[in-house]
Amino acid sequence: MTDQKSVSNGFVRLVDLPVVSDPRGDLTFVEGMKHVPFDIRRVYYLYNVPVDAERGGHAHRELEQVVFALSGSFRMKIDDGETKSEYWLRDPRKGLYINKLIWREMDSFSQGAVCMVLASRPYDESDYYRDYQDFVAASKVGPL
Ligand code: T46
Repeated sequence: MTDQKSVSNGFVRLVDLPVVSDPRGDLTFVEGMKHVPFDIRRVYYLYNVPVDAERGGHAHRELEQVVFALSGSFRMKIDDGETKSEYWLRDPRKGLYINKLIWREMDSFSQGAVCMVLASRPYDESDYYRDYQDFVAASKVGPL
């Protein structure tokens, strides 16, 4: 794991996955509770994303995720309610772990980019903060 960055109500950090390379190509694998710090309960992926699209724009009450660029690249803007940072994802061996109570926005998708996300929980709309001010308030006191 590299580039760890502590933030007030959680954290984000880059996660390095193993790679097995031979003349046939590269193979990367990921196991829950070993390479990512949770049991993987859901996998989803974004593709056919227009290069000028913006995704995200929310935070989660409880969900933890690791985000990968399986192909191409995109930018993730991270905000803990006090401090903002950004990460460019472009290496399928390197994911961005995002704890709960972190606002994220995604943009600058390259043509044909594929984003895969490993998630700690099933989809639940009630887990989302989609209003930024609600998120900031929650980030100061914990989930509302
Ligand atoms: C995140 C970024 C990286 C589902 O029905 N099931 C799912 O598992 C997901 C993720 C979404 N949906 C539905 C909910 C919405 O009606 O798909 C629609 C689009 O979801 P959303 O606007 O949340 O998609 P993104 O790309 O803005 O955000 C997603 C994740 O929601 C989010 O947790 O971190 O990808």
